[in-house]
Amino acid sequence: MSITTIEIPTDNKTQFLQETLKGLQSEPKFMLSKYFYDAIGDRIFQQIMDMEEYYLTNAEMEILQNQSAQLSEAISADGTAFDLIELGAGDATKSIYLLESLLDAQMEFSYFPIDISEHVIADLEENLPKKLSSLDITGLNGDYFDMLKKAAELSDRRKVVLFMGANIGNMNVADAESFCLSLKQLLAPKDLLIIGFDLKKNPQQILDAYNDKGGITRSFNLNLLHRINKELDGDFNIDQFEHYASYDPASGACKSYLISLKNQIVNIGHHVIQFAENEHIFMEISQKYSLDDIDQLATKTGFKPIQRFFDQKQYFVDAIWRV
Ligand code: AVJ
Repeated sequence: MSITTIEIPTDNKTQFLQETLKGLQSEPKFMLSKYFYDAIGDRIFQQIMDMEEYYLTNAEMEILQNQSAQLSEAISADGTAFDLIELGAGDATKSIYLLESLLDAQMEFSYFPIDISEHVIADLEENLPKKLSSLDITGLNGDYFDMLKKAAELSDRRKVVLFMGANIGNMNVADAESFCLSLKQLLAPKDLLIIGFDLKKNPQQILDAYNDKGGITRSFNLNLLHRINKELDGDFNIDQFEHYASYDPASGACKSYLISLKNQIVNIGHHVIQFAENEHIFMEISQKYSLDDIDQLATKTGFKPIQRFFDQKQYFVDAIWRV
């Protein structure tokens, strides 16, 4: 067992400030959902995953619980040692089933969880080895592509990239295409990508998952305003912003916004931002896909779709693509 943490010395706070100002000085205004995940945001997201309306987590959990052996088989078909690189590993409660199956099958591999959240990587490195003592794990804290390159520098084995949890949904379709293209360029022939998509389904069911009765998603979005107040010396009056979620069944785009309830001025450090009454800040997209949409995304970006794994209700799919 080896445990290493690699951190990149970038000035996170400066980047947070620059990207926040850029978004709030744009027309229409936007924020970046990657900033939802501070310590409090991580905790609220856990609550989202636990809530009744948020079907995604249970659906993908079911796939991993019931079909890890088949997934492991597909990954191991090649027979050679590999690096399992997980983008946005979170607490790995789902991938742990796959890790178990791979260890059971005596596959030779190293696990590289990548996450933007420091807490997440520290937790994983502390806790995963307690559950899986023979696991070779190297946590990478930072940006997906920076850390993927880092992982490639550390080893030249074949790569299996895990990108689960419908994290690709946080990109619009055009951005998802450029993301997949860039990812493909970092991979070699025969490398694999296992990628999770939330499927298009009953529109009300989707909307309910992002507009829960308990207001957890609301506080998830509003937490970013709290975070800006704390970390960037902002003075958002949180009560004067309201969460608004929408789902468009035609495009599959589920979007969330914060709406300014009045004309108001917000200071961020010495920067001044004006809000008109009812002006919106675009906060997040959670894009939904049909099976055809998914295959098109694969072929457009140079991947070959080879296998799909569904939950019973077909709410969710984990697809295996090969370069
Ligand atoms: C972590 C991107 C998969 O879009 O469903 C959940 C984040 N936002 N509720 C999603 C989220 C509001 C989530 N992902």
